[in-house]
Amino acid sequence: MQATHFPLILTPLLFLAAMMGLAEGDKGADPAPGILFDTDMGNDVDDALALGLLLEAEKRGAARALLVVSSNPNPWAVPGIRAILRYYGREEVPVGACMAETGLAHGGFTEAMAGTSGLQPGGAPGAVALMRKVLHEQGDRSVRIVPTGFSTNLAALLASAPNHGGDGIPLSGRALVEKKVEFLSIMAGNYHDPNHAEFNVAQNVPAFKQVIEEWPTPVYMSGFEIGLQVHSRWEALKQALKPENPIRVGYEFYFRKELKEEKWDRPSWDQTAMLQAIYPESSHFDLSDPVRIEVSPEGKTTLKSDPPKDLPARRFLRFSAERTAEKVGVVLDDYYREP
Ligand SMILES: [Ca+2]
Repeated sequence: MQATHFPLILTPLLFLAAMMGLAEGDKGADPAPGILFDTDMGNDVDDALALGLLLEAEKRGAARALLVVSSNPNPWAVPGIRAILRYYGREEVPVGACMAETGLAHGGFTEAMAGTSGLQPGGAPGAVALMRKVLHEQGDRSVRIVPTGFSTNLAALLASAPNHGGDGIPLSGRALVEKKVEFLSIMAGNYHDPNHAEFNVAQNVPAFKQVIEEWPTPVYMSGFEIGLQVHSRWEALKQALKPENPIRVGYEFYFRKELKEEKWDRPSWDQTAMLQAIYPESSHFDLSDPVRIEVSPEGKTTLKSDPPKDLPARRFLRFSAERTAEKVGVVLDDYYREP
């Protein structure tokens, strides 16, 4: 009797358990990680490709573009960013402007990109105010910040006081970062050559120094030497992107009018930091042990083997025999697509 009734009793229980399991699975299915992209769009075209990478990863369900802010004070940076977002169908992503007159402020190719949709400068809220608002709205330790320009906005965010500009957010910038940010994946510095004052650091040394010495979450650092080894190739981009795609418009403008180089391939500095942020577990890169970074007044970055005891780890990306620049190049090529 028991033998015949046992399954009858068990079947609804198993069914219930299965349903609960499904519901649990649904609840447990984490949303794609939210990315806050902080770019100096306009100074080099790799920022545009990094934004394309983010938007393609978003389409694949691997990331969510929460916010894009500019660390380039040029007024064409924001409309250039907006042109890419619009072309990729993500016009609703908020964009914040750099409110400090710090760092190189080229705007040639961003103006060309903005021209693809007739966008004009002006009207954007400040980067720090928007970063605070967006961080406040997100879950704890859920936001990944990807800076591929100057540390201007990050330093100002850290230094922002509770109720900054009357925003009603009771936390200081530092407390907000500690609460809401999972990690920083930053393209800045050179962790191979201590005599090189890398561009992103050198354009605002005090801000980078403050960020690397105070930022209260783990930090991945993609140094100059990493992106240098991974080239975006014009032959492949030309195949992948339509002539009217603002990323391609910007790319062509940058090489034809600004760089005036014969060969239209370019190191992928900013894309490496973005790739690490979206897929930190995918082992595209080898990671160093935790280090301390010493920043010289000119912006040279020297590695020290005594990591700060009171801060989460700072690790730099490396290539190895298994994790090569060639493999990363193949991965990136696959992300340059039409929306
Ligand atoms: Ca950049």
